[in-house]
Amino acid sequence: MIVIIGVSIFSFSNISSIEDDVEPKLIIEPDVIMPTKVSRPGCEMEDRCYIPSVVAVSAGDQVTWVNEDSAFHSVTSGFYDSPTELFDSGHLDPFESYTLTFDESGTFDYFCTLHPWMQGQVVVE
Ligand SMILES: [Cu+2]
Repeated sequence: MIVIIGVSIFSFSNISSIEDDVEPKLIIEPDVIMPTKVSRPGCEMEDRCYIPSVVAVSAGDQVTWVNEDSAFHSVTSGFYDSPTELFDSGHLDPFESYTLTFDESGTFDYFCTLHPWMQGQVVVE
């Protein structure tokens, strides 16, 4: 009886440690990243504030952004001087992700509320 209890506890802790190792890689599959150092101007010269700066998807598809920088960033619809209020991630912490489903076709510009030079676009076909 004691042996059986011991075995079942051991195998349970084994399974949960495997899930902990695998889980983060399965959840975050970014379509667009915010790379390091984009909190200072310059990335817009090479169109690399969001990578890729233009992403094309089909209607109904999801787009996931991941902030890979050490600073806060956002994914906010429109332009810095004219937000469209269609979507807004709020401030994303380092390595936080944001996922949106685009149901309607069109071209959706977005920017970062903290860094006006950061500009990207989602094209839904
Ligand atoms: Cu930013």
